[in-house]
Amino acid sequence: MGEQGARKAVGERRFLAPFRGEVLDVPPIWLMRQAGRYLPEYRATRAEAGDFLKLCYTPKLAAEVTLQPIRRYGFDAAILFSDILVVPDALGQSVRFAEGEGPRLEPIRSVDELARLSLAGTEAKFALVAETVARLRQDLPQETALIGFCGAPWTVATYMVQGQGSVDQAEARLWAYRDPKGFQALIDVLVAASIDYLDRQVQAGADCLMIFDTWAGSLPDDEFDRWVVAPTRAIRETLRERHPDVPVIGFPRGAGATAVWYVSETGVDGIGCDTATPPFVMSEAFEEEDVVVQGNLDPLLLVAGGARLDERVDEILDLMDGKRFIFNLGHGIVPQTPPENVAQLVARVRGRG
Ligand code: 1CP
Repeated sequence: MGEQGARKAVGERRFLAPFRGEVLDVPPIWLMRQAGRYLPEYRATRAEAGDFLKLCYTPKLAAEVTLQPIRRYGFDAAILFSDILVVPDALGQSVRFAEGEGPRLEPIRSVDELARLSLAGTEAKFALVAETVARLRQDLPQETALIGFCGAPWTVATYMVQGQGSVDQAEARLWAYRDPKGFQALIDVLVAASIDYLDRQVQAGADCLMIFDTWAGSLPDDEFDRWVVAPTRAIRETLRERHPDVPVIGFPRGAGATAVWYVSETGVDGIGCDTATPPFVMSEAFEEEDVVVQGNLDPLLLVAGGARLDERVDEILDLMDGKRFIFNLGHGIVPQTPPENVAQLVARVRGRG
């Protein structure tokens, strides 16, 4: 395909239309964690790979699991299959995914321990992820957008410092309070690595980027500004210089009404709203901002299914009617989700045409 043909095809990706200022009758739809354990074909590929990180670093297999939900449901966007913890792993902190237990990392809790990380060492692993992106751009239908992503520095740091997932992110918060200068050094490494990681994904063919800040809601005002807003702004600004046309969606989960401040201060082009975001915030609070709103169906409603699922989908569509909106969940699909409920959801959203 000639360059003009390729550009035309990009223009037809309806997922990108809201970022160009268009309001669609039927919003684009994709779902966080749309590739994953609720799909039998994912479980088969996952078993073939054996290790979770091996799945992330094997372009053929990572591309395959990215494509699986597109084949089933024809979502408007695919999201690169990888994980936010690929960045600490590539930096040299050992990361492993224990079966049924979630991630385990050798914790980093002081400036001295930052010596274990190396920005220069990320090259080989980031190149494998970029190869997955390039493969996907070849294999995806032309009309399907491809979303690249990383974890936000704050959220990635919570895992690096704690050594695993936690309910309160206590170790990272304590380090940030006791030694903000030292903690800043960790955040600075993550900002640099994230910029490089996202830049490579765009160069390999990603149409849009998303920054997952799953634990943004665990920080109060000034800390939120310093550890959530400032690093995200730094990433956003550098990427805008390098790739002015590639939109970035922020997902400051748990930020509540502060998400409006987050949008204006970081300059993100899209805002992912979590399940608890009140309807008036979704439909009105961002009106002064030049931003596309994405969200926010409860993932457990997708497990429950039935008439309540349809009702809630209609409520969200009515609420966001006439706005630049992307339909999504308020957090990732959970493993016990019946795949047929996802089909029901997609049909309900598209039935509005
Ligand atoms: O065994 C398995 O198959 C592991 C399950 C799994 C999957 C499917 C993990 C481990 N990561 C992923 C993929 C993943 N993770 C994607 C792929 C694309 C898609 O959405 O389809 C993405 C975007 C992520 C992002 C991610 N990983 C986040 C941010 C978003 C969110 O869900 O809040 C976080 C916090 C992680 C860390 C992580 N990776 C995996 C698990 C179980 C966790 C959470 C650990 C914890 O907090 O306890």
